[in-house]
Amino acid sequence: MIFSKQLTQWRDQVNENLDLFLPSENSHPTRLHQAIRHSMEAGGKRLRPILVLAAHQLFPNRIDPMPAALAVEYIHTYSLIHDDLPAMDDSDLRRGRISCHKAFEEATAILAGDALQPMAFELLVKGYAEYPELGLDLVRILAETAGNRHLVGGQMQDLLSEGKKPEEENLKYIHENKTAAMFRASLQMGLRIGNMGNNEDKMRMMGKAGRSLGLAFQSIDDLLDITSSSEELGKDADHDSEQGKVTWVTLKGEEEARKLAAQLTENAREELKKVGGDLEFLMELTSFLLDRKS
Ligand code: GRG
Repeated sequence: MIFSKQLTQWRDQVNENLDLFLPSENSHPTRLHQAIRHSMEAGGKRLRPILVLAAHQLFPNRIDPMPAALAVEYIHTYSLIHDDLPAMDDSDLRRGRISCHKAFEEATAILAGDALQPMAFELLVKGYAEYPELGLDLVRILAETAGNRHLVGGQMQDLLSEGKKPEEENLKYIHENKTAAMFRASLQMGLRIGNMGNNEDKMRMMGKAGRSLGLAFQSIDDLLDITSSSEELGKDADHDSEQGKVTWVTLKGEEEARKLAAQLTENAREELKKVGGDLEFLMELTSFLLDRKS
């Protein structure tokens, strides 16, 4: 299937399944469920769930990767809801919509993010109940990634670094953990579900590819933050510089940030080749992400 058709098809399938699995807005407690759906249904590229589906397709089998894809999107969406809070990035716009705490209020947004985290693990436990060893591995990968050492740890370091002297090592730590860790987990979870999931060398190499791709994605994100409008991005543009945040662009300049993204994308492609399997979609995705405009 051609790349753009497959991308749209997977995005649609993810959206349909999110709608199916998320509690309805009319179910109790309605305000919480409305807030969750407000942020989830606002759109979003669904990139991380697509990485799960694409990685599963490298060595496909009959096990459904969708519960894992949704679980990853639950964690990602929680992180965006909390990231937008006044105590964090204080953003008014997310995924083209008014952010969760502005549409509801802070307490509800905190609770919506809180609820999405155990809901993600519930999806994994129930979705892979027939394959307990696999289910446990998926829970481990996602829990480690979402926890103190990666997603939350990266966010902590990001907050501590605001307004401080830019340092490359520190910036790398933040991006590796805040952004790249979720790319790595998505690709590894998809691979783990598929036919080669017990191959440690492939899992390790997939981790490297996810790291490279995630860092490239962040470098492009930093560039888009200064070159695109809020309408184009669907989130507050120029937000990082306004907050005195260090980014690849503030540290190295636009040209270097672009070069870095291209080099990291090339690294990801080489690492993916070492994983093997039916790589057509993932290879095209790496170029698509490098050239993205939003
Ligand atoms: C623990 C209180 C508490 C908060 C956690 C971990 C965290 C808050 C925030 C990190 C979230 C974040 C903004 C990470 C940066 C990665 C990034 C560029 C996210 C945007 O990803 P896209 O562009 O978003 O794929 P869409 O909306 O398309 O899904």
